[in-house]
Amino acid sequence: MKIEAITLREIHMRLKAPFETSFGVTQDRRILLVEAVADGVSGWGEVTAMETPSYNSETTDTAWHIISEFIAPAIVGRSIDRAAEFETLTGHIRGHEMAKAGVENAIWDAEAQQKGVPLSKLLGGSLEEIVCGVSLGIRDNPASLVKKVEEELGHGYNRIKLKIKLGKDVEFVGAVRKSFPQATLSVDANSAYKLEDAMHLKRLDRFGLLMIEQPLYWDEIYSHARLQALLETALCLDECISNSRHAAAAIELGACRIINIKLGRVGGHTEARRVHDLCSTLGVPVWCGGMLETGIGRAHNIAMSTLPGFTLPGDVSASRRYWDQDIIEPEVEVTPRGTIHVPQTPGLGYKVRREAVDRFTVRANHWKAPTALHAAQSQSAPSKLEN
Ligand code: OSB
Ligand code: MG
Repeated sequence: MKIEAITLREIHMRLKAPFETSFGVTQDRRILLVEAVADGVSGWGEVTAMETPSYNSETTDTAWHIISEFIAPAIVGRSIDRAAEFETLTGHIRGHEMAKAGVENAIWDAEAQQKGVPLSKLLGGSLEEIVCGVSLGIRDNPASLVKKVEEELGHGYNRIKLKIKLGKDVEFVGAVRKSFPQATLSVDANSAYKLEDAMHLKRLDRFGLLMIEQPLYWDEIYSHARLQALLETALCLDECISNSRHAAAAIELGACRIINIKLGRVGGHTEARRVHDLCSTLGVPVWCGGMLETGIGRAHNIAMSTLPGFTLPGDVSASRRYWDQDIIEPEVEVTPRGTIHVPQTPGLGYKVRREAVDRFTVRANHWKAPTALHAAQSQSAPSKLEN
């Protein structure tokens, strides 16, 4: 596949409701979309960085910089046999997994379309229906959280994850557990606690949670091993797993019993599949995390979730929970039993609504490989146009 052109766009989209985590409130999203043209076929990817460096160290603007100055120039005009070889072109760029994932995943979509297969099948996935959960932001009071949980259980979602932080944890989770004794519940702290809070976190053991996600330091595994040894509830790591080597270390140390795989956090489908394969071999269940994505990122998450090790419900839910109008057609819909039917058409299996993307775009960059004739004349580097 020759990577002929890359278009990088920043779009602005407003979430239907603010989403509060231990690191802050998000509503106005600044999202980067990548369109990669390979052998005449256009594939799409989404950069899942947040606007601020509060989930991890990347932001919308660092990803713009890294893609514009380093990734696009390294790949435009180059040829690879398969999207899985993308990392041979970008391996010299350290970190910036979310920036890389946005570009790599666009090439995976293009490859699947060229081969006429759904992306899920190209990745080696087999499930045709995936099981969904929801992630609920921090609320003002336990009563309003209980009401929200009731609504989402009513929609059929199979696992409810509650965001927590100090002061908005035991009482909130207790209220939800009391109202829904049978529900599958988990919590996500996004690194809000310290190892010294272990005895406080132990108070969550009584609620029979499926897991406690990333309670401690965003960039550190070992403390989680110390904490896991003190708790009955399984820990799940999110922020501190950027690749399969981190996953191997975490599992060997006993720092978690479950891993959340996010395409952006690990740098794209190729590394995500490695984390999945390692966890499958070691018997560690995985599930697909979310980053408040548009339909493009959501479609990639759905394809990845069809791999056989994704045995726990993911944070992949309906477009309408987030957006008045998504940028794909059809939108992602969830069945009354809380599942998503995996599209069986080539590529992502959803059509990108270009008119909506254009309407939401605030800036764009374009790189195009020189044509053979032009290259012979000028030996120029890939051209770049900015508007
Ligand atoms: O930690 O899983 C997380 C959203 C933004 C940043 C981090 C996280 C989340 C979510 C939302 O939990 C998941 C979703 O519904 O997209
Ligand atoms: Mg998380």
